[in-house]
Amino acid sequence: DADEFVWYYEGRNGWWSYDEKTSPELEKSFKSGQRSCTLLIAGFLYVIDFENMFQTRKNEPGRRRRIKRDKKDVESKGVAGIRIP
Ligand code: V3L
Repeated sequence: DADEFVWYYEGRNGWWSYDEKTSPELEKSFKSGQRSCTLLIAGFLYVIDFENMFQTRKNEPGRRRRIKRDKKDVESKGVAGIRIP
């Protein structure tokens, strides 16, 4: 599993992992060659743009956060807003 890839979104000075349901969905969409996908995350629709590698809330002016695809064991702040102690 050391070569397994997961997905991260930008927080303040660091990256958060997407939750364990969303990350595999992103990987599947990405591998199938989609340019973007729309997913329900924490009760809101988000557009994930694989060409420009950012996410933003659909239909609402929220923050545009960078995203990255990286190894599972790289440093992160935690998972979907839950901090790693
Ligand atoms: N998964 C979970 N929550 C998210 C996601 C996501 N992919 N995208 C946005 N939110 P916006 P620090 C983040 C949350 O982009 O201290 C973190 O998960 C987002 O939560 O305008 O800045 C932390 O919980 C924010 O609360 O749509 O690193 C929190 O920020 C809200 O949706 C603080 O993290 C609006 O974000």
